[in-house]
Amino acid sequence: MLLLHLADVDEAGWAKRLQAALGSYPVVRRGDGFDPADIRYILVWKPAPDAFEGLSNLELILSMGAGVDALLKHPALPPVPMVRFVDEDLTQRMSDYVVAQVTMHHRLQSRFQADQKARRWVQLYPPAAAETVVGIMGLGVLGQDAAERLVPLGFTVRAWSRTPKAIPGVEGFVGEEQLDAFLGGTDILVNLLPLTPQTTGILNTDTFRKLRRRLDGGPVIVNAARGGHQREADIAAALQDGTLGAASLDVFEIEPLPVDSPLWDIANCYITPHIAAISHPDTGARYFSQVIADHRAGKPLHNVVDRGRGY
Ligand code: NDP
Ligand code: OXD
Repeated sequence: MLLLHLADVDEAGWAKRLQAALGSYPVVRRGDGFDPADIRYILVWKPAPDAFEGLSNLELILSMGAGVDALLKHPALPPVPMVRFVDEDLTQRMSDYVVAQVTMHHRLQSRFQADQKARRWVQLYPPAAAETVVGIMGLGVLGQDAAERLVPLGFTVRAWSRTPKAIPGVEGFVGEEQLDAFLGGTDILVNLLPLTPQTTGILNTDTFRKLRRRLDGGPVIVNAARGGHQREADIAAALQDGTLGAASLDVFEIEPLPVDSPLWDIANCYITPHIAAISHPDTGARYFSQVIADHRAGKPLHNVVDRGRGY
């Protein structure tokens, strides 16, 4: 039996689609009458503290999110394998967001927006795409796709990961020892890292000061990963004193972003409410029903979270 424990999303819609995909295999939701001992699989998003109570025969945890940082901090997480969402549709949506933000900043949108507000006509020409270096932090499923979409657009792309990667047209940097070199040649910094103890707070003043100052207005950050990666007080200060030229933020230290956050009022801070890439229930139902079918057939699991690594 599969139990759904999905907060802040259309759980009923997910249940309907999963039931259709799984045929006669039973799908239940919180509040339905069922024996917790019958649950073999649980699909979770923002699980409550008691989410796993009584699930004595649980075999697999399915994460509706690609990111599992919050799930890994659950105080009563059962010691069974965890499979996270990896999906072409989600990846495409994330790359759409990254390409949109990078292109907007490369074309100096903040500058022309300010000029328009001031009714000022100044013909400043944006650099050629190849002159703009986009640095992607995290070269996993999402970082790799974003890199592969930016390269054909003509951008100079570099990326930073924990272990070496070879992607045609992308200059790779690895580990702590190469972080400064990576930052030092980057105009637009895109964060697609998982949130782990090593990556928490990585978007801070010290990082911003290491970025290359070639783009008109200053370097730019784009954070579509997790709010825990960023120090929002540092971002607000950096946008105001010119250390950063602009920031596109989809995620925040506290979500929803509190109404009194100074970020709301900063013209060159581009805020979206954690919508860069949703887990769509149609593709999600296909993916997770396949995971369950494979697991029941004794086939190997893919996209299993490495608890030691934290992602
Ligand atoms: P992956 O696990 O596929 O990739 C993670 C990448 O980060 C890998 O390249 C990994 O290196 C690298 N990495 C991890 N730790 C470090 C470190 N300490 N130093 C350098 N590199 C490191 O994740 P995804 O690409 O699938 O997703 C990334 C994140 O995006 C998710 O964790 C989630 O938080 C966020 N996300 C946000 C969404 C939104 O709507 N805003 C939607 C979906 C995801 P290596 O390859 O060497 O292991
Ligand atoms: C995810 C997210 O991790 O939506 O999938 O943030």
